[in-house]
Amino acid sequence: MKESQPSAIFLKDYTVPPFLIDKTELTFELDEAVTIVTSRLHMRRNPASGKSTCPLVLDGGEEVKLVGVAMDDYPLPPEEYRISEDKLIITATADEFILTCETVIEPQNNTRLEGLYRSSSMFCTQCEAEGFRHITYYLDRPDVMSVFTTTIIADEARYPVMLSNGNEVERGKTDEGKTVVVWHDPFPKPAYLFALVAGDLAVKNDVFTTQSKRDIKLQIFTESHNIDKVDYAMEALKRSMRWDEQVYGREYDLDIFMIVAVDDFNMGAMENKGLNIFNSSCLLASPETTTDDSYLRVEAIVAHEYFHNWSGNRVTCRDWFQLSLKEGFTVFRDQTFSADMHSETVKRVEDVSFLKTAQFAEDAGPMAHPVRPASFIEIANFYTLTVYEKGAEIVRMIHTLLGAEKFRAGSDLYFERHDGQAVTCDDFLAAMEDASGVDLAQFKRWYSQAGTPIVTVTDTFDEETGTYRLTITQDTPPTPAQPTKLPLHIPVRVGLLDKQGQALSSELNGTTSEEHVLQLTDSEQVFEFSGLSACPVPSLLRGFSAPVKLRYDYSTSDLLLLMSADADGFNRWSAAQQLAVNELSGLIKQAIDGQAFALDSQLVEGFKVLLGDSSLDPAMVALILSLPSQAYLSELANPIYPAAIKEARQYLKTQLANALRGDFERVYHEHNVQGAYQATAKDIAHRSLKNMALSYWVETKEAGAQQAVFEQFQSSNNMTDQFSALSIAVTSQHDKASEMLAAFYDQWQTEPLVVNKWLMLSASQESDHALETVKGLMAHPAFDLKNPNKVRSVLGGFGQNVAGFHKEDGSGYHFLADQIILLNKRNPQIASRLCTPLTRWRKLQPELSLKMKTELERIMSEDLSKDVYEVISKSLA
Ligand code: 0A1
Ligand code: ZN
Repeated sequence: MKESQPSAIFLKDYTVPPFLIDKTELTFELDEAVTIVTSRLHMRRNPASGKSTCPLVLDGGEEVKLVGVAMDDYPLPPEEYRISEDKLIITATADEFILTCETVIEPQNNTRLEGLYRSSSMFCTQCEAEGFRHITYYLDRPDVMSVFTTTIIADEARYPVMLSNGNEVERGKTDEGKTVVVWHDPFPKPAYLFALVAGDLAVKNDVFTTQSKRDIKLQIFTESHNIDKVDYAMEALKRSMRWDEQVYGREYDLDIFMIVAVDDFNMGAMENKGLNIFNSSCLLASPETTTDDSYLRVEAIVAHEYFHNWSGNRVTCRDWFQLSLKEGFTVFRDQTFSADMHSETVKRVEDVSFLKTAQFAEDAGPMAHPVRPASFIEIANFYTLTVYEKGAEIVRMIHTLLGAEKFRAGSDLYFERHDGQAVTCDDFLAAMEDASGVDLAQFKRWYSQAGTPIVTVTDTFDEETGTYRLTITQDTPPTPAQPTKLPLHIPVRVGLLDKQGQALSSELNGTTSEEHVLQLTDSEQVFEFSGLSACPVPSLLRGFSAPVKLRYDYSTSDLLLLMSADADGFNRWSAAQQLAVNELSGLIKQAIDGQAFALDSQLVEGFKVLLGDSSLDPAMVALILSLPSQAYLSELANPIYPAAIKEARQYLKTQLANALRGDFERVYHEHNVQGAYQATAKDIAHRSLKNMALSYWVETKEAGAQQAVFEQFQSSNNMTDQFSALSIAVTSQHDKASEMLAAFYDQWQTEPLVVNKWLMLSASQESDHALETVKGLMAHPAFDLKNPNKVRSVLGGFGQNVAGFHKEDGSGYHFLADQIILLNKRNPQIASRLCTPLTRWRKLQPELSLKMKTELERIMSEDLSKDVYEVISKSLA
């Protein structure tokens, strides 16, 4: 352990920057040995800060070597500046001056992948959130916005492509014959949006004509062997550009928009102005190597990064506490885009299912924080599901409360009012309020209060008056540093059904409709619906109108009714999930108590109807058939018995498979898509139902099903079907599973993204010797500890491996802790993310909980990076 531990910084301590940087001129002399960075910063004191004498403090990193510093071109003598804890402090400055710094860095030794680093044979950058300070000394904070001019000098033979933000304005040669390229970005931006790429890259060109008839040059760069896999991303980009014009009135501003794919990247992608940089796993796609899920992910992330050009770049964050200002809004935008491109209900089910599994778990754990955190030790730890996904739910609720038209007016006002500024979540809300006249004062608590509210509903029906009363309470459990909570403003979308499943019209507060949005603002409220002749079945929280845990005592028959007849597609899925959760909870209890499983599943009839109804969207049928995941059931459980959950799921799946064997076999054959692969909603839907049916059918252990899995694996023309067959073989412990895994690696060993899928699946294969398998994978030539995708594949896969990760002797936890310690200094961001499964230790069954805690303590005794320190110390607190 270190002598002094890292300390937190607080939102309440925010002050405006004492200095501004109007212009930033950067020169990079790129070289494999050392890279020289020269900066000329046109600075002045910030009149808004009211400080006329304070020293100038610039952010840096320990690996940045300062060669020289000059003020208005006069070298500064050593007594006028000093370096202290990564900061460059200049004692006295004029009110306006040009600061020149020459620094040296070694991108080839940068394993953190923050700042300037090398990936394969190229140079690339990642500056969000605080990566720029690893390149040179700077005021590395988002409210310092500057106009950047970037000069890149490199050997043309090795780096024919040299890119930065904005437009290329000059190209020439140095006396030594190196190539010089100058880029200028006219839009002021914070340093976190800076980017630079240099390499021997292939390019795909295209053009997009904007609504005002400007031609934008579009370019996607990859290493040459991947350039045949960017067509889908390019089309997705053009769809995103058109959609942002049509739905938000936002047109692209520069004349050129570039995307570069890199193999080594900590996150999914980055929205650098005019030069997005992508993890290649989020950009490249081809039918043979990419699954449907990945296709949809590519489309969503291309859209997300593009949408940031307005929600993030033109209007950015004042400080990192406001991160959800850009991320919550942009996730909401990309979710709506994907819904418009495919199916709204399917997209909503997928997003909510993810939120309820992963974000709810975060909200219930030691790292729980508000969407706008009040403090942090390391900001990289706050790129969380809470900031992104719950943040998007907040924006969605605003959309629900205002209605589409007023929401658009609010968005227009926000962009107009704050264009070119770095602002706060309050500014966003104020624009929404001002444009709509809707009071969001109480609603604002969603930004500052952590935890998932529990909304409990009870009902009564008065036969005489035909009045149906819903009593709704809300309660948010305590979270770290927030022991008590205030009531939130929660929109609850509700419909009522009769016992035959017909939608009922009712009157609420003078409005008659088949659907109402209840405004829950108190800790307890009663809502009265009149004009009903019999007690209805309520369809509550339609479309998941708020990110809450809903409690209502539905009978099995009510759930079956909603599942088959509700007008809201989302709630049909939700009812099926609830039914399955109810049955699984009983089974889990039987497993914990050591009883033999006994269940007569009520899902059989409901599933049979679904499987026989060809009028339904096959994608929705597949979603309804998918049993609640191990992770979701773990989120619901307290304490969590991982093995009991696994056995219960397996039992229910087998029971359903045996009861409906003929249906699954028939549906499997009916949905076999013929012809060339297409990533369309329709074809994706058929493939998803087909593969869902196969996953059940194979559980019957019938020879025909086993054969179907093997044949599909061997003869598919696309990765979705091939990989589904392989996954089904692995999870169902198919006789040929190991043979198929080996064959798959042989077939795809030259395609790293496919190899990653193989690593993940291999690591998740349940067995008593899972840990040995995982150790073998990490020693395999296909593995590379420096590549975040590979680390995530193996350790992420292992984390889902109940038998391996949760082994009673604690060896799985010990192994993960070893990897965290190994990566702690090399790549703190990745190391910190690997800690997530260990943060759940308090909820685990007692014996396992103790074993996990021991590993957390072992990690804690190391000399930790800020990133890992924050997660581990908060988990043990
Ligand atoms: N802003 C990017 C993702 C991103 C987030 C954090 C990073 O480092 C801590 C890097 C990139 C996005 O939302 O796509
Ligand atoms: Zn984003």
